[in-house]
Amino acid sequence: MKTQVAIIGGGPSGLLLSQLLDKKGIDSIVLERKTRDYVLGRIRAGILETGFVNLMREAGVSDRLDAESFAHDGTIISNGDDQFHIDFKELTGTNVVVYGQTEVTRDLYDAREAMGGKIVFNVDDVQICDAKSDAPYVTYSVGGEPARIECEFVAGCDGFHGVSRRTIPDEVRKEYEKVYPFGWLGILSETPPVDDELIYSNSKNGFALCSMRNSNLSRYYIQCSLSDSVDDWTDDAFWKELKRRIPKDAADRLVTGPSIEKSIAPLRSFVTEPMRWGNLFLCGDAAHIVPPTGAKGLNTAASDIHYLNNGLVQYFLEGSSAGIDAYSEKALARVWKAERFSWWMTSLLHRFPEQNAFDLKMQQAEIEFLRTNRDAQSVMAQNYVGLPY
Ligand code: RFL
Ligand code: PHB
Repeated sequence: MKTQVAIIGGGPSGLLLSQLLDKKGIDSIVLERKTRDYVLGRIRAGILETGFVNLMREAGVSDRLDAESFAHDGTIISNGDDQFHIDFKELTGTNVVVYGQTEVTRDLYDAREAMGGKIVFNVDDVQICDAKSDAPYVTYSVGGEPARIECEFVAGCDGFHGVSRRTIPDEVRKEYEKVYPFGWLGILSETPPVDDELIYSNSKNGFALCSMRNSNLSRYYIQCSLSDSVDDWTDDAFWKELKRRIPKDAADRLVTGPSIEKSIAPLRSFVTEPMRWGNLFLCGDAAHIVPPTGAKGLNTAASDIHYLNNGLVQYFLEGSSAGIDAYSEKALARVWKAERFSWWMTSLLHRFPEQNAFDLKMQQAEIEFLRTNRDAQSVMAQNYVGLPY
């Protein structure tokens, strides 16, 4: 097979890129290791920046998003018995929307299907070859049969555990990493959300987050130990612990019910540089990971796709390589700011095992500054709604 852009990974990054390129008449093939149902079964991000929403509009896949997403003009920060509000709309003039990654991915799959997009599922043994040459190719197998795609560019959109990043030789690739000493235990339940807005909560028992997908679907998280497994947490134990960590008025009105999904995610900050090697470009989780506090993972993947799509469109339609040449530098400049914000929010709101009395006082002073200082709130709000592309 032959195409202009071979895309490794059929998650949101790969699908969005394929869809945007198709809109400009640029051909691509997406290779996905799993099935469509498997990809759609992963419950992940819930908050989209305006930049992401605009990209979905540009890709022609925003009908359901525009109709069904919920605008969030602010968020609640809770600290022990106190809580305060950060007003995104007032501080930045814009907001974020609640629309789950599952729905984003479903809309993208439907759009690719409707446009006759090529997606090969269940691929194994993907290898990216001759990425430094003008004629890269990708080999893989499907159902035991070997296959090969010749292309001009490869987009590595295959997530943190994919092959794309590892294709870049060790001596070229520089990795930066911080692993946090806790995870997030998350549940999804068919219950009304406890509040109209998200509640990010720092409590003496650890972090908690109250989030949602719609008026009868709630998503809650609690900070947990890395040694915990999902089986250690019955639904009752989860609800009990959540109630201990959120403001009393919220705990009193919390509607509980059986979980329909329960999972643990470890927390990590990670960046690889550069994001381009020859004609291979890394996008999204393949290049960087943030801890989920701040909801930046999917949104940062989207800004990568924006830069790469623009660069490829410039190359194929205008014959200029300026955009693809600037890709790594431009994407990384925004990535590092999202890394900083996610690290800051994680540090602000979690309890760390090694935290001593002084560290706790510093954390409390920082939260108090945020509670009382409009400039500090403005900085937080600008980062939360998303820095400009
Ligand atoms: P994805 O979504 O991981 O998709 C990559 C796709 O590539 C496929 N793949 C391969 N395909 C072919 N060949 C190979 N060798 C392959 N190896 C892998 C995979 O099957 C998959 O379909 O990366 P992408 O598209 O860059 O999207 C990024 C987002 O998914 C990610 O940033 C966010 O979901 C991060 N994230 C969260 N972000 C938030 O903003 N809020 C959250 O609440 C939130 N929760 C999460 C998360 C990420 C998690 N991970 C990665 C384990 C919870 C979890 C558990
Ligand atoms: C979610 O709804 O899954 C969610 C929302 C905000 C975050 C992380 C996850 O910061």
